[in-house]
Amino acid sequence: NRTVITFGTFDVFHVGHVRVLQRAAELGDRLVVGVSADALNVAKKGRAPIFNEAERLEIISALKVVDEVFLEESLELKRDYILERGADVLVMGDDWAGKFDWVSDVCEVIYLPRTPSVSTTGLIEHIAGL
Ligand code: C2G
Repeated sequence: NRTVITFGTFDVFHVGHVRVLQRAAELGDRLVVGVSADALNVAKKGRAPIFNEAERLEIISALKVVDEVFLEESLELKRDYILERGADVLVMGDDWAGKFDWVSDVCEVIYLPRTPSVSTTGLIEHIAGL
């Protein structure tokens, strides 16, 4: 029984998000998703997400490929989250390539290619310009 864990903000949920979650789920038997807290986004990106953490948790937990969700409060806690959830593999999109290799002592780390031409920032800019 192989548990896969992944992390993300998943703000303004789009096809790039669903594809990375589907591909992550295929790498194991059970998919756990850490959804970034609003405060983590403010610290990381300098702005609050469009959808708040309760809404984003609700969206991710409704997906059939997702077995469990929790709130990711800090990037530095990644190893603790992996150990607490018993994850065997960490999956991230390749915009994070190399960034989480420091947890490879506790689990396998896999970076998947991102879906081209779609991003939350691009969607926000598109909508703002309509
Ligand atoms: N993603 C993708 N293709 C896109 C856009 C996003 O595969 N076109 C993937 C990202 O690579 C990531 C996941 O979707 O694996 C979530 O992306 P974001 O919401 O942008 O996540 P981020 O804010 O980078 O948070 O601990 C890590 C952070 O919480 C990751």
